[in-house]
Amino acid sequence: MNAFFLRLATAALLCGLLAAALPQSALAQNKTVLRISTPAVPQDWHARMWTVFKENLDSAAPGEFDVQIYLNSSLFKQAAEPAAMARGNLELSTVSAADLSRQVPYFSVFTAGYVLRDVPHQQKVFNGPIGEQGFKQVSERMGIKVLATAYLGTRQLVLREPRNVKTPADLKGIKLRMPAAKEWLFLGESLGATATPLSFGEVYMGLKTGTIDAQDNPLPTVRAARFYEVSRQVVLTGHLVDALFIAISQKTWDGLKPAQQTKVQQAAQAAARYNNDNRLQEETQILDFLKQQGLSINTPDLAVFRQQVNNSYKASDIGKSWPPGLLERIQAVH
Ligand code: KDO
Repeated sequence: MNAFFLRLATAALLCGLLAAALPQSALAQNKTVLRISTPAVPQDWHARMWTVFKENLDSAAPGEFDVQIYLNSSLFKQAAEPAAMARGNLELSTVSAADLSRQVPYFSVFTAGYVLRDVPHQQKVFNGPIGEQGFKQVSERMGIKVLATAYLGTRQLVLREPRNVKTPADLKGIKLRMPAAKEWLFLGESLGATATPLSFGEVYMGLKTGTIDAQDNPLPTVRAARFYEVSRQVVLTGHLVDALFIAISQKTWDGLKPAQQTKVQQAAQAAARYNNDNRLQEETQILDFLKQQGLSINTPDLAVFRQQVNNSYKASDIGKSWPPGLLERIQAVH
């Protein structure tokens, strides 16, 4: 080997050694970082679905993405995520219909009680033309793109002290914690309670200390966040078949190659499927678990609840802001 080739070989060897010695973070710099922020607690399905997203993407596009998952609102506060994604400060999150309805009033109807009948209805609505039309407005107006619809669960009331609840009148004076947005608070009031805003992370202490009398959430979340430890009764109002939309910053999305966009979308859909299947399965068994924990289960008169909630929305500014005919189009989906 002449001197030139010897120098070349030595340089190549040194490069190899250097690369091997580089810290993981320096190598990761070539990857597209996707940070996910969510208020979800680790045991909840919509927290665990992000691991499915990460695994799916890592196997579809090895070495291209660095997916980082931040649970318990450890990166952004609850409901601050859409603005952070719009600015390009956050790559992915889940958003609620209430989060979307501020800028896209079309979504306000999905914050109302007893509009979506059940999970198949919810999935048909959001995966069909009604969802498509809404998500288009979201990308145009909010700087975020919806990738998939996850089922958060059917929201029920959970009380820290037992009470016989048959109709909304029986909730009079109950301080019902709701997420801090006018759409959520209206929903709480329409159920007959006194709605009190509080972020998700403060609910456990609120129930424990008695600053609130009740909260509403899907029952798998009541288990995952251990709210059952500080509650004594479930009231099966089933008032909201709740959705979470898996969303990505439009800036991040536009920076991806078409093949990467497809893989990210597929990973989000796989994550939503994982969440939906597991949550539905858990909802079929959860009452047994809650009974074992000492909670009583109360079945109210749903026809009366539905009637009062529907009437409240009809008479409200919220109900009047819905695009004409949208509610009827949703109801016509079977
Ligand atoms: C809640 O604060 O009650 C809520 O269920 C609202 C949802 O939109 C969503 O933010 C959820 O919390 C969190 O993901 C925690 O489970």
